[in-house]
Amino acid sequence: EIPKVQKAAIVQKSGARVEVRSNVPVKQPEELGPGECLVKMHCTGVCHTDLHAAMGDWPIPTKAPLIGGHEGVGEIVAIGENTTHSPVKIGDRVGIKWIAYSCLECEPCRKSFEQNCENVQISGYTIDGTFQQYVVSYVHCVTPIPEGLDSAAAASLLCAGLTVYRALKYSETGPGDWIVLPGAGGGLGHLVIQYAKYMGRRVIAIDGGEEKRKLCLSLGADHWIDFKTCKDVTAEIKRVTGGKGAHATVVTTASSSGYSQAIDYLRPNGRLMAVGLPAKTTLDADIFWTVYKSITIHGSYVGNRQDAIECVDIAATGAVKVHYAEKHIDDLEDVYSALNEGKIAGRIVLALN
Ligand code: 8ID
Ligand code: ZN
Repeated sequence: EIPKVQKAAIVQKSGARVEVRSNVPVKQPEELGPGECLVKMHCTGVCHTDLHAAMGDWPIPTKAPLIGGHEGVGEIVAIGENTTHSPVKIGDRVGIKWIAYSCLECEPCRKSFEQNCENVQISGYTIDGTFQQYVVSYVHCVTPIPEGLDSAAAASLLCAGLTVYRALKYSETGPGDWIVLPGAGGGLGHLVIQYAKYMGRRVIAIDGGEEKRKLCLSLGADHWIDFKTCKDVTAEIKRVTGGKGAHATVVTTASSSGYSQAIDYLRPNGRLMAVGLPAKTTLDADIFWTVYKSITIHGSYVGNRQDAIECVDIAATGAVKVHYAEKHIDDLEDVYSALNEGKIAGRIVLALN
C-alpha cells in the first residue's frame, strides 16, 4: 500500500524555481535503516526559512536537489528493521521539525543543545523535508502529537511554535515584564504573542499594516506599533513602558531593520533574543550602551526535543492557536512570493494530497 512514487516540491539548485512533480521515488520500508521511519504526511507549514533555503540566502549550503519543508505532521507507516528503543510505533501521529536527527552523544547533545549537534541532519536543508507525501525521518527525534490537536493546527508548532517558545523560555523575563516583538504578525511572531501572554508577559507587537494589526491585537498584544508609519519606535516603546524601556525583545523579522533599535529600547539588564535570520547582514550594536546597560544578546536557534514537547503540550491546552490559511502544495511558489512581500498574516499550511 506504500506507493513507489509520490508528489513533491523540488528546487534543483539554490535560486532555481520550485517545481512540483508527481514521479518522485518513495523510500520503501525494506530500504529504511535502523532508527529511520517513513511518515505519510497529512500537511506541512511553510516557514520563511524554506524561502531562505530555496534562495541560498545563508552561508551553509543546502543539499541539491532539495525538497524543502520542516514543520509537518503525518502518520508513521514504517520503521526500519533492527531499530532499538523506539519511542514511537507504526500508526502514531508525529511532527517533523527542523532538527531531523541529532546523535545524542557529542558535547552539544550531552548538554541538551541537540540543535547544535556535531552530526546533525536538518529537515528540508541537509536532508529532504516535508514538501512531499512520504518523508524519511528518525524515530528518536520526531515529536508525538497529542490527540486533541488536529494535524493542520499542529503543523506550524514544529518550527514556528517551538522556536519562539524556546526564545521566551531563555529570555529571563518574569510575569508582568514587557517584551517587544518585531515581526509579530508573521508566522513566528503571531505565536510568540500567544506564548508570551500565556506566560503572563506584557507584549508590544511591531509589524506593518492593518491585517497584522488586527491579528496581533486579537491574539492579546497589549500594544501595537506599525513599523511602516511610526516615526520613532524607541520613543513609543519608552512611552508605553513608563519611560524605562522593555525587559526583552524577541526579534522574528526576516529583515535586519527589526533589529536596529533594540539596544536603545531595552532597559538595563535587558535581553535581545535574536531569532530572525535575514540574508547576509550583521547586528549593529552600540558597544558602549550594550556594556553600560548590561545588555545580553542571545542567539536562539529552534529547540531540542523537550522544547518541542512543551510547546505542543501548551498548544494542546487550547492556550495557543496557530492562525493559518490552508492551501495546496501546488501553490508553494505563490506562497513564497507572498512571504517575500510580507503579505502573510500568521501561517500558510499546505495539503499534500
Ligand atoms: O531558529 C531560529 N532562529 C528560526 C526558526 C525559524 C525561523 C529562525 N527563523 C527565521 C526565518 O528564517 C525568518 O528569517 O525567522 C524569520 C521569520 O520567519 P517567519 O515568521 O516564518 O517569517 P514571516 O512570516 O515572513 O514573518 C516576518 C515578519 O516580519 C515583519 C514582516 O511584515 C512579517 O510579518 N517585518 C519585517 I520583513 N520587517 C519588520 C520590521 N522592521 C517587520 N516587523 C517589524 N519591524
Ligand atoms: Zn522554520
